[in-house]
Order: sequence, then C-alpha cells, then structure tokens
Amino acid sequence: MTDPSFVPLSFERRDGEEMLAAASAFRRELEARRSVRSFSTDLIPEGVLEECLRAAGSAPSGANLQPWSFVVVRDADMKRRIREAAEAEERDNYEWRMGEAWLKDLEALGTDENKPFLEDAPALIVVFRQAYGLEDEEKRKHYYVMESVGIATGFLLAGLHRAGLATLTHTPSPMGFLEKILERPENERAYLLIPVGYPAEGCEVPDITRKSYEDFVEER
Ligand code: IYR
Repeated sequence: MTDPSFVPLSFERRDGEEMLAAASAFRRELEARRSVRSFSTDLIPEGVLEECLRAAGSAPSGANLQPWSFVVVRDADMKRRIREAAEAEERDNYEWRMGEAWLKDLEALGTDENKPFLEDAPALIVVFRQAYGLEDEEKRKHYYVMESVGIATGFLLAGLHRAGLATLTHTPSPMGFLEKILERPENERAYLLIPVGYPAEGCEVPDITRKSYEDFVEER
C-alpha cells in the first residue's frame, strides 16, 4: 500500500461580479470557436502548440493514469501520407459505409471525401487513447479512458482557440491507419485527428445554429 500524500490546494476565491465576468468572457470566447476545413499553410509560432498540449496534459483522468498520447505532425511527407490514407477511408465512407440518414445529417456541413486541409494545415495533432498502460512490456489497466481523453482533448481545443488558432475535430474512421503511419505502440488507438493552423484567406463556415440553452440544460 502507498500512503496518500497531500499538499495545500492553490485556490483563490473571487467575488461574484468577477466570477460572472470571467464565466461570461470564457463562454463568449468558446462560442466563437468554429470548426474550420479550409486552412492557410502559414506556420504556427514556436512554442504555442507545446503550451496548449501542456494544458491538455493537465486534464483529470481515471486514477490519474493520464491514458493519452499526442503526436504533432508537421512533416509534409507524413501529412501527405495521412491525407492519402484518410481520403481512401473517406471514399468508402461516402460511397457506402455511412448510409443515407448519415449523409443527410452531413448535408449542411458540405463535406465530402476530399481532405486538402490534411496537407494545408501546418500541423496535425493526432490524439491517441491508451486502451491499457504499457511499461517495460507490463500491461496495466486504465480507467475511464474515453472520458479522460475526451476531457484532455476539450482542454486542448479550448487552449488552441484561446491562443488564436483554428482547429477541426476530424475522425476519418476507421483510423487504424494513423496507428500504422505514426508507428504507435500496441496499446494505443487513434482517438481524434486535429488539423491546426490559421483559416485560409476568405474561409467560410457552415451557416448552422446551436441548440438553445433551455434545450440542453435543466435545473431542478
Ligand atoms: N468523416 C467524414 C464524415 C463526417 C462525419 C461526421 I459525424 C461529421 O460531423 C463530419 C464529417 C468527413 O470528415 O468528411
């Protein structure tokens, strides 16, 4: 048994007015985030991605086992290989895998099997979930992996947006090709592919709306 060890929590209470202002500013900032599918090739200033990834790595996780890995792909050849493999999967998705109802639900987004953003974006962040831990060939159980990686990814997306970068949450499924191309260990499964960068000049986004507050929050 390991005895738990505790340190004082770093926490400062704010007054109500300041809290409301902070919550509201954060809300407005996140509401302004849009998924972008048309990227400029401009490079991201040094250090920015690293800061955002550090924020992601601070997320809470099951038993604090932090069951995630993030791979940053900037290499043009690697991006091209990822694009080719993703488009091959997407061709099948759009041709027969997704089905009529799914295609109908996607109509408003105007997506298709072509994914030029996988080469245009200066960086692709590939998020992997670790189905189990693997150290020195020893397997270790991981807990609430989907939840943990989802929270870390949320931190990451919020941080990238806060830093002034555009992102897309992309899942060219099945995503097994990412595990192969990026030579991931056997315990890792691709979770999400995030192109990151600046929107292309004149970038447009779908004219879609969000649910109203009452439609997704209930107070009792
Ligand atoms: N992966 C495909 C299809 C797609 C699926 C969902 I769910 C989306 O929200 C958007 C697209 C593609 O990327 O085109």
